[in-house]
Amino acid sequence: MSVKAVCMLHGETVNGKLAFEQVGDSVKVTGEVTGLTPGKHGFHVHEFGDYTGGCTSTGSHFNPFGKVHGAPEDEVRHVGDLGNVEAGADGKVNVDITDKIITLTGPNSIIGRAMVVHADVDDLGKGGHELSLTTGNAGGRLSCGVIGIGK
Ligand SMILES: [Cu+2]
Ligand SMILES: [Zn+2]
Repeated sequence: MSVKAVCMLHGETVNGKLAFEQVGDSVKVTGEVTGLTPGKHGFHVHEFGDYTGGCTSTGSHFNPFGKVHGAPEDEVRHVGDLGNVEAGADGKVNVDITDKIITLTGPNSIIGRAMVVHADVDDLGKGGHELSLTTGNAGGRLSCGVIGIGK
């Protein structure tokens, strides 16, 4: 039986719905985000499923192994580093990501944590900005939601 999770993204203008499914040693993330400016936007799992103060309360990138920020395909990355999603001219993203680092089971599961969509592009740790190795300098948090157990 596969493990599933869901996340509703809420923001002032940016909203979305995501589905997660553990398939073998990978997690498939699918869904839609709307209301973005065209182009790339940082897309991460943040450490806390806490919306008490809005998206700010979700903390930093989920990083149980104490690594630096990177690209999804990098050996050295935060567990939560899913890179960017890219919105079309209509401001929509059809999310279709398969990742081998995030998991829906075990102590480092992302269930109960939060997804965050950012205002700017995630430089994947390579931008040379002082924030590149912590946040990818991806700017403000436009939308977020808690990842819950799915059915
Ligand atoms: Cu983020
Ligand atoms: Zn990161």
